[in-house]
This record gives sequence, structure tokens and C-alpha cells, in this order.
Amino acid sequence: MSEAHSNQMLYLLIFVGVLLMVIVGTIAFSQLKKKKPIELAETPKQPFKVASSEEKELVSVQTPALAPKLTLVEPEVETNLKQALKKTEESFFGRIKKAFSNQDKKIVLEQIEEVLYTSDLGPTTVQKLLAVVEEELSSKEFSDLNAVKAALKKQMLEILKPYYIENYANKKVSELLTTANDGPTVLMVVGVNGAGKTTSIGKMTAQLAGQGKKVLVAAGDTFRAAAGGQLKAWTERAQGAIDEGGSVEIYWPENTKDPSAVAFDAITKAKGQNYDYVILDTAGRLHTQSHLMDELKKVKRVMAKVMPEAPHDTWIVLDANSGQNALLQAKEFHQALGLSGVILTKMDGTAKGGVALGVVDQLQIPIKLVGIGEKINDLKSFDYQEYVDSILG
Ligand SMILES: Nc1nc2c(ncn2[C@@H]2O[C@H](COP(=O)(O)OP(=O)(O)OP(=O)(O)O)[C@@H](O)[C@H]2O)c(=O)[nH]1
Ligand SMILES: [Mg+2]
Repeated sequence: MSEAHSNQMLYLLIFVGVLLMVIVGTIAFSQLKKKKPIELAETPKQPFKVASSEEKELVSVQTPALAPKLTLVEPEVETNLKQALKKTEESFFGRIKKAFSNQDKKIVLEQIEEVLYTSDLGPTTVQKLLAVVEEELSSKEFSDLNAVKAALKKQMLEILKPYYIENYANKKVSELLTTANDGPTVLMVVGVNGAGKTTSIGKMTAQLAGQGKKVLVAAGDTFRAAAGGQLKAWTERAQGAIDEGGSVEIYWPENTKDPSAVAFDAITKAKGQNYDYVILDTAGRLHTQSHLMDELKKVKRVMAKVMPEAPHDTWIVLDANSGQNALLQAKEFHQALGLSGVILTKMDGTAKGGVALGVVDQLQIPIKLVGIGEKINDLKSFDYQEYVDSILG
């Protein structure tokens, strides 16, 4: 073989070698790429284990997610009731407006009836509203949206007004409470689990502290291990709002499992140390759990042993999202404890804001405050005029 030939063979071999390496490399790379998601999907190499109750307890104490989301940067723009009720307005007035696209008055009435019955108002309140719509529609030759809207507004205001000596537009929490003649004003806060009791207490405390008041919050939720910590986090926040003369403290005794004892000791302390307010947080409970409702009755009785008029107010916290169920809850709590006010939370983003009207109408007690967000300032006095204007476009 000539030298030229052997060189050609050598180049050919090198070329084939390089080609093979490229092919093998490409295949290997594409396999690797494919393999990644498979590995991810197969990741849990250790089987999941159900946590024991002690572990759960530990997690609930340590998980920051359970503490209120207070570290969020507060947006500069303040939410108001009208913005919060946008979804309710769309689902309530938006659908009423749509009913008027029909020429036939009978169909318009039928559709309005459906809107009212599906707006979490409760049947008694619906009847009252329906009566004025019927009257309005029958008295005119053509169905007139604006006339029906005006009639609905008038009727809603008539339902709400009797429960308010004056409208609560821009009222402070201190103006909404029954102030004690002597000693601290005591407020007991009750409601089902997760309604927003602790959060609302934090928001109220901040407002009172901002007015220079001395506030003692009592950790009466002795049931859930993380509850005291959550309340403490809120009081720390509220401390940031303290104005001259004010103070915020938490009464959170260790190892006390009896909420009555917490309430008793907290009021005693507040009386002795000249606090202006005591706000008692309580564990969430279902209105159907009679033994837990009895526990609340006992707490109330025990409070009166320190101060005969205490608690000066007992407010229920209701989550607007629970719609008509909120009405049921409120009725049961009212029967057991004699409520003097309602805090309706989570009005922001719910389409079930109609429940406010049903609550006042059927419970016959005023909504004092509405929760319109998770931030410290997102608690407003219930301005019924603004409420009616908001849900009716
Ligand atoms: N969007 C919104 N969220 C709220 C409002 N009020 C409370 N929340 C949220 O609702 C959740 C429950 O609030 P909590 O204050 O812990 O409720 P709670 O009634 O004390 O609950 P328990 O102690 O478990 O009975 C939290 O994530 C709050 O941030 C509100 O007005 N709007
Ligand atoms: Mg709570």
C-alpha cells in the first residue's frame, strides 16, 4: 500500500471515529434531557407519613404560614367598601340590569326574583324587596330599570336604618362600643373557626391604640396551640400604632386551658391597672357544638363576676363568603349569648356581600364593622348608605 493510500485510510478512520462520537454524544444528551422530568415525577423516594398529633401541633406553632400575613408590604392605595363590593355589585345589580333586556315585564320580574333569591339575603328579606319591585313594575306601562333601582335602594335603607341611631360612616371602634361607666370596657369576640376573629381584634386594637387608649387583649383561645402566638403577632403590630398615652398588652397565661379563667384574670388585671379596653379572643367553634356553646355562656357568666356589666359588648365575627350559613351561625350564637354587634369580614372579593342586609334584617342587630382585606387598616365601620349605593351600582 502506497503512503498516500495509507494516509487516506487514516483520515477516513479518524472521520468515522469523530462521526461516531458525535452520534453517541447526541443520543446520550437527548436521553439525559428526557430523564429529568421522569426523575422529578418519581422524586418522593421516602413514602409520605401522616404526622402524629404532637408533630402537627409543633408544625402549627412553627409554620409562619399560620401566623397572620403581616409582613406583606402594605399597598399605598386604601381599599374602600365600594371597591371591596365590586363582585357583589356585578352579581347583584349586574344581573338585575340584564333582566331589563327583556321586553316582557313578567319575565323581568321572574328574573329579578331569581337574582334576589340567589343573593344570600335570606327568604324574609327577599320578600320585602320583591314586594317593592312588583309594585314598581305593575304601576308603570314599561319596565324602568332606574325606577326599580330607586325602589330597591329605598327599601334596603328602610330595612337597615332602624338598627342604627346614626349611620356609621367613618366611625371609630371606640364610638361603636358600649363604653363602661367605670373601669375597662370589655368586648368579647366569638364566631366559627377561621371567620377572622383574631385578625379583627388585631385591627381594632391598632385603632384603639392609635387613639391613645390602653388595651389588653386576652388570649381566650386556649384550644389551638398556635392561637396565642397569632394574637401576640397582631398585638405587636398594633404596638406600632400606639399614640401618646396608649399601650397594648396581651394577657396570655401559660398552661391555662380554661377560657373562663383567662377572661376572669384579664378583666381583674385591667381593672387594677386602669386599662381602657379588654378584648377577649375566643376559640372558633361551630354553632352546632352545644358543649362549646355552653363553654362560651360560662365565660360570659364568669366575666360578670369581676364586673357585673361585663362584657359590655359581645360581637360575632362572620365570614361574608359563608353566605346564608352566616345567618344560621349568627342566629345560634345570638340565642346563646345575646349578641350586640357583628363584624362581617372578607367582604373584599366576595360575591356574597348581600348577606349583610339579611344579617341585619333577620338578626335585628347592627353590623358594626366590615373586614375588607388582611392588612391592619382593612377594617371599616359599616356605612350602610355606602353599602346600598355600592351593591346597587
Ligand atoms: N381577605 C380577607 N381576609 C381576612 C379578613 N379577615 C380575616 N381574614 C383572613 O382570614 C383568615 C382567618 O383569620 P383569623 O383571624 O385567624 O380567624 P379566626 O376567626 O381567629 O380563626 P380561629 O381562631 O381558627 O377560629 C386569615 O388568613 C386572615 O388573614 C378580611 O376582612 N379579608
Ligand atoms: Mg383566632
